[in-house]
Amino acid sequence: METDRLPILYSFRRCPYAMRARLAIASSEQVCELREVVLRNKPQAMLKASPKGTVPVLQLPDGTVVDESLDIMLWALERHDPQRWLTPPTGTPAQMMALISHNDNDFKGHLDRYKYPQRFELISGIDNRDAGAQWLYALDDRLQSHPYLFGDMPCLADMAIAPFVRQYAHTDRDWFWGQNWPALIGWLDNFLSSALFAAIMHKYAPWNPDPALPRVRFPEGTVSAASA
Ligand SMILES: N[C@@H](CCC(=O)N[C@@H](CS)C(=O)NCC(=O)O)C(=O)O
Repeated sequence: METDRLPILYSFRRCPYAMRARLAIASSEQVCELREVVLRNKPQAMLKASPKGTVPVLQLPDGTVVDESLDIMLWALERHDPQRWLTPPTGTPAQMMALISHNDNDFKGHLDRYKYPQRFELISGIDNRDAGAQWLYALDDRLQSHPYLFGDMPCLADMAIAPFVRQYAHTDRDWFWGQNWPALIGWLDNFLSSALFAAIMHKYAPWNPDPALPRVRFPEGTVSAASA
């Protein structure tokens, strides 16, 4: 059947890392078989491909496994980059990577502690909310001179970072949308209302390895019977 030769993407709808991978796959017009994962019950096939057990995981038809979200973005965009996410209007790829690295290594730590203080034995996540906000104010400053992080067009950095800002914003929506960062709010609202975001947020039932069951093609989301 048609999906037999497609790359397989193990994904989880609400995971920001999986979102960024799906954004790049959709933008680059790659097609995958999407396997929605339940994190507390990860499929054996995924763990066999990538024993570290995080989503997203991309398994290529030749057996190659790409199991870091940023690497999946780069894999997709290096094949095809019609929206020029790898070549932003201003700044260099190295500057994009530095901003993404700050998101992944610093902001993400504050985000986790703000959202789940009990997991870190904290009484409250407010200090981390405020530490994360310092960086968001810096992003707001950048966004005051152009609508995206590196100019007039979205690029890899916007798409790699926005899912995490979304998660931070949704931790306390009233608080987030009440802050004085209008350019950041405009940027996030624009992302959340985009057709691309809608296209990557379809809901899929958890993957069931039974070969008789339909498989999901991403991004179209069309379901094809395994026997078709
Ligand atoms: N560095 C990895 C991080 C991925 C990650 O941590 N994903 C989370 C979900 S958002 C996960 O799979 N956690 C494992 C679990 O919850 O069991 C990447 O960029 O792909």
